Amino acid sequence: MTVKSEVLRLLESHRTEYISGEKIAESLGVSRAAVWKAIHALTDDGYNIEGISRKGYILKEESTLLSKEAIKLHSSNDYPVHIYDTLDSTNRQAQKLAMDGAPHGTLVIAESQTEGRGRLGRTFFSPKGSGIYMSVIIKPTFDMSESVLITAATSVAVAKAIEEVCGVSSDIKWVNDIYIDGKKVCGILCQAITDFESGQIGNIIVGIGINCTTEAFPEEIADIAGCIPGSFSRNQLIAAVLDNLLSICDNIEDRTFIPYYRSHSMVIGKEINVIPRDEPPVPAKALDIDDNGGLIIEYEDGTRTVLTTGEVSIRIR
Ligand code: BT5
Repeated sequence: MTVKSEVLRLLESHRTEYISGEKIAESLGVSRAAVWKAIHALTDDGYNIEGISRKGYILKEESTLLSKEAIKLHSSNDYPVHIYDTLDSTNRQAQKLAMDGAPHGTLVIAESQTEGRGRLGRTFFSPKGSGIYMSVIIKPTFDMSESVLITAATSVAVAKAIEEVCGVSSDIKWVNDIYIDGKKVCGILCQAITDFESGQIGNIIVGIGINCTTEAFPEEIADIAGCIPGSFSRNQLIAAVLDNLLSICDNIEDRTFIPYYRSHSMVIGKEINVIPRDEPPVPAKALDIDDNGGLIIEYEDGTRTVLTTGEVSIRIR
């Protein structure tokens, strides 16, 4: 770790009290001049650090830049974290890193995306500095048939993290969206990378986009998109999402997250339209979520079926 990131880590862990330059220098075993230089470099990076003589330094409340140091401070995992200013898509970058051998749990984050991806070729609006655009590399130790559970598991990981960090309860719209007050605040895109030789899924890229403080959504999504209310640290929310996701994935076969998924579902019991790809919508009723995260539905003629993740979308009527 550089002196700069050590100083940032110390400031992050002293968010509520000033810490003197002398104390920082002492605890890092470096000179006061080195601390001063690091503080200046952090300020140049955009961190809002207040320095008061005889009191010391403090990272101001509104200092919300994404940082590895802050994420690691709040996370109980210590996997590699890559933060970029701009990427085309964090899923695409995570895919590249996975092919180069990046380990399970590797986290890729961008302050903005130029080609944020949704499902079925759709896009995800990812403006700078106001959202979370993250991808996690998962090396599945579970059976391939369990892979469909990953999207449901991620929805639970995100909804729980929002509850823990932001103090807000959210609703899960089957299969990959999180809503608050009727507005979509998060979308999830899981992509499997199959190993060419073994034919097995070697990596799953779990992509998560969360609107935190976005103010101006483009016209075409202005009616459906929203943000998480209140103020909170993006770094802390990222850490909570990562920790929840990795712990659910460790025991995914147990399906212990399914009751939470069911109890936070905003579709169970609702009249919906099932929208197959390139086909007209079909009216149905959403009955329940099964133990694989599939949506049990009943068409108007009384026939029942289970929708599994993938090529189908639904809309609540
Ligand atoms: C999703 O697809 O919602 C999955 C989005 C996943 C985005 C993350 S960001 C990090 C990672 N890297 C990527 O490249 N992607 C992942 P879908 O269910 O297909 O929904 C897409 C639709 O949501 C769009 O067609 C819009 O109607 C709407 N939408 C687009 N941007 C949005 C936003 N920021 N907030 C809410 N809704 C949005």
